This record gives sequence, C-alpha cells and structure tokens, in this order.
Amino acid sequence: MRYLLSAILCCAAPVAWACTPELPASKTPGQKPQIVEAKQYALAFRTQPERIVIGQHFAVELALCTKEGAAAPDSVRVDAHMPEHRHGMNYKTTVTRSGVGQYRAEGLMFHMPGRWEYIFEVRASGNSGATERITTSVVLQ
Ligand SMILES: [Cu+2]
Repeated sequence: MRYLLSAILCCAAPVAWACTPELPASKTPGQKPQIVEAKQYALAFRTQPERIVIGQHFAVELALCTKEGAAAPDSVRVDAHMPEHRHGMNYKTTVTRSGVGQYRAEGLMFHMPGRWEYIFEVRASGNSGATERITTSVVLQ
C-alpha cells in the first residue's frame, strides 16, 4: 500500500501542472510549432510563412494553454525587438483571436539581420488583469 501511494505521488504531480497548447495544423506541411513554457501558460507558435525573410511581413499563429491555478488568457499582444540594438520593429502588430486560446498576429517585420526577441504579453481574464510576458528569440542571418 505504501509502495503504491508513493508511486502515485511521484507521477501524478507533473501531469497536473503541465498542459499542451493546441495549434491547428499548419498550411505548410511538416512545420512544427515552437513551444515556450512560461509560469502560467504554455505557448506554441509558428510563423507564416515558415521562413522569415528580412524586410518582408509575416504572421505568427499561436496557441496558449493555461496551467493549473492560473487564469485563462483574455488577450495577447505580440511584439518583437532587438535587445542588442535597443530597437523594436517599425510596425505594430494586430492580433485576432481565432479560437479558444488561439490567436493570429499580423504585420510583423524584421528589417535587419541579427537576434530578434519575440514578446508575447498575455493578459489574464478576470479582475486581476495580470499579465505574463513570454519571450523567446531567433537569429536571422
Ligand atoms: Cu537591429
């Protein structure tokens, strides 16, 4: 009995806290989303087109799932900047909700090579209005 209980404790806890963001299949065959684990959410995103071209607009499709104990997302803002150069993009993005926990950001453009950092700012639903900033970066040659 004691043996059984410890087995349950060991393996049940991580499962309860994890979640998997559901992103619909990409229009680009074989394109895998990038997953970013944050404190309150897990984020899956991909770009469209898959290959980012310097100086050309692209879109980001993303999905969020809410970890246990956190509030569901209310809205998401998507931005990007170059931390080493201390500048952002020359365009603002517009984000539309495309499903439950699913969003599409349009109007991104990386105008020079180097390291760009995506900033996903997730505002929680409910009265708290708390936000979580999720970042991840990509290097453009
Ligand atoms: Cu720059």
